[in-house]
Amino acid sequence: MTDLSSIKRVPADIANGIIENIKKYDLNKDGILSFSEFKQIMSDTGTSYTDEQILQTMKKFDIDNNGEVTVAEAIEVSAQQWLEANE
Ligand SMILES: [Ca+2]
Ligand SMILES: [Ca+2]
Repeated sequence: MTDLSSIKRVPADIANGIIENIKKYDLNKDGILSFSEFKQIMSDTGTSYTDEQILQTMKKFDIDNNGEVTVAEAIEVSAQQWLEANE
């Protein structure tokens, strides 16, 4: 079972921002962030990444390690990162 509790500990306005952002990156709205969608997200940061770096990042977001990153997983990991930076 994937633990999706971190987002509940993030203040509501921040949480909404995270959720909005992640949903925006699910370009085809299938609930999964694919490699090409990740590539898009990461190139939007203005830095260029190799495919290997993108795969490494995807692994960090793949909480249950099943090889795909769901929108829920991406929201959870973003929430964890926010909590780590702000607690
Ligand atoms: Ca998608
Ligand atoms: Ca997964």
